[in-house]
Amino acid sequence: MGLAPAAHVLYSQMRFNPKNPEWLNRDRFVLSNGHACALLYSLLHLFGYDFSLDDLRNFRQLNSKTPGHPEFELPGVEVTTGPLGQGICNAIGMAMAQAHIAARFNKPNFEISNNYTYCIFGDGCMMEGVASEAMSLAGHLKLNKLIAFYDDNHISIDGNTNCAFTEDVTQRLEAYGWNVIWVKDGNNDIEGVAKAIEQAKKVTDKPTCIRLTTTIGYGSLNEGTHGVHGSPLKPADIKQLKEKWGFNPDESFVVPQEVHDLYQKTIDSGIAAEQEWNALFSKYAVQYPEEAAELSRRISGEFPANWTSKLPVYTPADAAVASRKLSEIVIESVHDTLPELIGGSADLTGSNLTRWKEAIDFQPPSTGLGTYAGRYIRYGVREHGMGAIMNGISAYGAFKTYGGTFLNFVSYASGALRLSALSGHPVIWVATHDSIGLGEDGPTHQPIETLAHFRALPNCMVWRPADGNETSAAYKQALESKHTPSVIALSRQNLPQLEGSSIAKASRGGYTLVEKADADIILISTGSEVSLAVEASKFLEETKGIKAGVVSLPDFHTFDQQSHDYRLSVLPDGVPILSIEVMSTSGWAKYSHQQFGLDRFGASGPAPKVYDFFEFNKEGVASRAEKTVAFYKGKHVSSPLNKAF
Ligand SMILES: Cc1ncc(C[n+]2csc(CCOP(=O)(O)OP(=O)(O)O)c2C)c(N)n1
Ligand SMILES: *[C@@H]1O[C@H](CO)[C@@H](O)[C@H](O)[C@H]1NC(C)=O
Ligand SMILES: *[C@@H]1O[C@H](CO)[C@@H](O)[C@H](O)[C@H]1NC(C)=O
Ligand SMILES: CC(=O)N[C@H]1CO[C@H](CO)[C@@H](O)[C@@H]1O
Ligand SMILES: CC(=O)N[C@H]1CO[C@H](CO)[C@@H](O)[C@@H]1O
Ligand SMILES: [Mg+2]
Repeated sequence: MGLAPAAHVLYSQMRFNPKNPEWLNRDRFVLSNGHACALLYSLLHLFGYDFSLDDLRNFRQLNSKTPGHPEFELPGVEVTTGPLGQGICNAIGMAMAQAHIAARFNKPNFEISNNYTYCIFGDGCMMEGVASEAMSLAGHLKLNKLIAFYDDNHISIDGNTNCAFTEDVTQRLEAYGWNVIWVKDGNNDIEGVAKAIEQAKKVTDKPTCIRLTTTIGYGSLNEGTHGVHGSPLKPADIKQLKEKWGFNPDESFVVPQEVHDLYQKTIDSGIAAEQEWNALFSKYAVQYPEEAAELSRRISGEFPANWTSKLPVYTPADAAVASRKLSEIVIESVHDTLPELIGGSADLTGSNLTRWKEAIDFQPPSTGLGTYAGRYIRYGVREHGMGAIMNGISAYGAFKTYGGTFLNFVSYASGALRLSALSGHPVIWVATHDSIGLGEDGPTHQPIETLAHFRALPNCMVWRPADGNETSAAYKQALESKHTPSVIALSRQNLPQLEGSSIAKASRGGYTLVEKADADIILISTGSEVSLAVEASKFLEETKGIKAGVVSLPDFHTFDQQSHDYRLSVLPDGVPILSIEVMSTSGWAKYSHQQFGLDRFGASGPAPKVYDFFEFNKEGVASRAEKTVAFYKGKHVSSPLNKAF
């Protein structure tokens, strides 16, 4: 209720078409304090989106269109919000996406993209570190079409913010390079809010934050206390509140006609704005057919036909190459064909190899470091901010986005990655230095639990390719994905090209790499340990007469989606299966009877020595394989895939 006046002013001047919520050049709005979603749902109802009064009545009920926090799939909801701090970062990603589209496609007399990204956030968002990461970057990037409102109400769940949050937010944001306008009576000063928005639009080199000092639950008997943060008002309170604002206290869920009439003006002008834009775009298409075709294709989300011919393939005779380098070769090879690809790194460009040679940096032109048409983003050391910004870029539409860092530090961004999976943003993490194989940097940098963690996320692909063909497969699946994010775990050390890998086979998530008739055991593995499994298989046959087949399982999620028959052909009944991965064994029981992994932290030293220390060498694998074969000898062995349901 404290935000209702500002929200009224904001939405009244926004441009959007509620009948076509996907229109590219709409103004976008993100409610970063997602717990205040009753406000958003009310706005969406009043401004003509597909939200009925019944939808509002069903607030927070099972399968309603008005869930406990705003969800991406709902009409007029730009991103899922609720975990505090994320929404403002998403809005920053959208403003970056808009700046890029404008720089790439606008032409003299053709302002194809010129619209605004708005956001409301609260004390909670401001306290979260992820917001600091992204807001600092937004200031550096001078995103002048971003206008955010700070709900400065001095209340969070623990009560008055004076118990934990006493910084000067204005000074902090100014130090980040933001323009800050303070509306001291956000409860009533409608004109002040309108003027602040006008002023914000005149600033050409900074994002703006409109600081609104408000009273939480304004008008309620409990206004200004945390008592109104989450609990419904008592009937007597609602009665006095309605009387105070001139409504009939005996009526509920009633919108006076004059309110509809007022907001209809905004709806009508939004519809007209879209029609004008469509006309503009038709003329643009005549004068700039290539650009128009590219933009239309990108909005549709379809890739150019035959783009996969750009994916590199290798032969077993090709040299051993680190998969982070193989990843760079893919990016270098596809970036021209896929202009929607926009990527970056959290300050590990040189190690991560995420930048193609001719890439232009995404930077404000005034820095002399790049342009907004640039497609390489310098995120700085801000993994979590990068993840949340990527979600915003993805939600904007017309982009495919990736970000690079060490696999271990993707965990810093797990709050954002979880939302990628939950809301279906198909962003890509280029996660290098994927194991103890990174060597000297030691246990602080060596991922152990990371893959198990991300594999446990619903709707998340976690690729760990074993060679060049598998790296191309991982990129193929990740880039073509429409609703599933990917983590691509890549090695620092060189990996040989495996006889028998292919893009098609690896694209199934798992496949038989070394087929053995009447196998005594199957070794199942990922990434850098697949070549080790192949080596161990040869060693076992030569020294022990044990026949070991080898399965490569580059992505659990994709493999799980294959038919039962296919999966059973890879992991059949009757053969014990041993998994080999230099990581936590958690999760591997789904595909194997016995696990060889690393359920402790790693060690600092040269990579080959660290591998030997943990016995990840052909002898270490072979001795465990032998024990597994002996243990299962004469026992009935059922495939781990066979379950009651
Ligand atoms: C990351 C995260 N941590 C904790 C919460 C739980 N939570 C929901 S609202 C809230 C307080 C937010 O305070 P503020 O943003 O000032 O909102 P107000 O009470 O003013 O509406 C908290 C801690 C959350 N939603 N997200
Ligand atoms: C696809 O691209 C490859 C390599 O660029 C080319 O050789 C082939 O003819 C193309 N195929 C089609 C159907 O366009
Ligand atoms: C990679 O895939 C291609 C095409 O499927 C295949 O010809 C080649 O032999 C594969 N390379 C290896 C190393 O298996
Ligand atoms: C092209 C277009 O429709 N631009 C609109 C962007 O939004 C502003 C208001 O926020 C409108 O005035 C423009 O017409
Ligand atoms: C192969 C490569 O580019 N290696 C570089 C990785 O990044 C470090 C700095 O972080 C450089 O020293 C390496 O040369
Ligand atoms: Mg607050």
